[in-house]
Amino acid sequence: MFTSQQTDCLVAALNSFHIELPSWGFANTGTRFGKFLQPAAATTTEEKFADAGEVHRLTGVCPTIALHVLWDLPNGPADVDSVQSLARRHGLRAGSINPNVFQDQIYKYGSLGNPDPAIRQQALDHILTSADIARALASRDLSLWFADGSNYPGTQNIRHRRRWFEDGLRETHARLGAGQRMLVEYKPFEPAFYHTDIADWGMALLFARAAGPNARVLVDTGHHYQAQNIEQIVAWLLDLDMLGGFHFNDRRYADDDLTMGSIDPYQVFRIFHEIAHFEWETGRRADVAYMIDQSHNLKGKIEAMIQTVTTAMELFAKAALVDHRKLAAAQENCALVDAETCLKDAFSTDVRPVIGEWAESKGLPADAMDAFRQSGYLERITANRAAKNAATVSSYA
Ligand code: RM4
Ligand code: MN
Ligand code: MN
Repeated sequence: MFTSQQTDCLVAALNSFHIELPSWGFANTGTRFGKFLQPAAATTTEEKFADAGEVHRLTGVCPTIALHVLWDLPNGPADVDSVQSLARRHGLRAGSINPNVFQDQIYKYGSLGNPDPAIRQQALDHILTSADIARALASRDLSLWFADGSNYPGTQNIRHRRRWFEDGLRETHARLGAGQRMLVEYKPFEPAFYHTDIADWGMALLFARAAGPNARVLVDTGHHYQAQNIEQIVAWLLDLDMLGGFHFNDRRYADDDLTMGSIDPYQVFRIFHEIAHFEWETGRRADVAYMIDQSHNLKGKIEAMIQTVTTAMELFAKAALVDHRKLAAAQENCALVDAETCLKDAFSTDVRPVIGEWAESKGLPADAMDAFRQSGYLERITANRAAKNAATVSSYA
């Protein structure tokens, strides 16, 4: 069914593909109305590593785990050694390090954008410590998301906050070690409902440029308004050498954190296609971190993660099938139907059998979900964790 050239493309794409798992995707999470507790959810950092390790063992493409400092290293740098040994034990490496400057009471009116200089300093100190943690864990990316903003017109000085952010991000950049990067994530709204200090990719881009040469933009696919053309943002950032990475998830309405590709798989394909086309045209590898940022409160957490990784591999492989030479010629000649067909043909190709063969050639199960269900892992952790999870308090107010 595939030409040998297509098979080579697919294998090369799969060999190059990695996607990072979020530690928080294995723990109990919920909506603002409450948490639905799962008996198998991870209750400790160790359990998050174990679950992520299981997903990597079955899929082979998730060697790193993103960590949230406050949730996974509550004692800060003092936890580095234990995190390192957990990583070793579970066959993983520490991935992006996420400071948390949105949860503590002091951040009610913001972190780096807070009008109170003492709170801005406290936020900066936590971010700088997180940069140190990243360096100690040999983790490349410091991943920054801020909840900062305001809820009512006129209540904050938007220009002052912008400058405070620029200063804080510059100081953060100065703390990066050799080879480290900082990624600036944007989000249009929530939790702030009137203005958000880093609301879109343009603001993130300007902040990253102001911060220094190793700052890049992080695109969380759920952080856009309805109908926004995300692949265009991706193409611009690639062209400007400012695309740092992704937080993948899908959405129907806003920041829904639904399973990647569950609502609009063609959107994810188009993103991967822009990257593949850039690489074909420039002969350069796009230095982009693929990360998952999802928390499933209804689906089983490990199953949902395996489903996500499988979907990501499929869409990435489909994008590798686009005939770039043909597409470039069609674009040049404005042969619209031919150009669009290049994408459609690749998108509608069933790559699952090739992925199964590729997996087996690496000693991995052809069907990761089936292997997980056969493994008994879920039954084991359910028995071990059910009582602990039942004891968790879950309430709206
Ligand atoms: C935000 C954002 C961040 C994530 C937090 C928990 O909506 O997506 O990346 O760290 O949620
Ligand atoms: Mn995110
Ligand atoms: Mn989000």
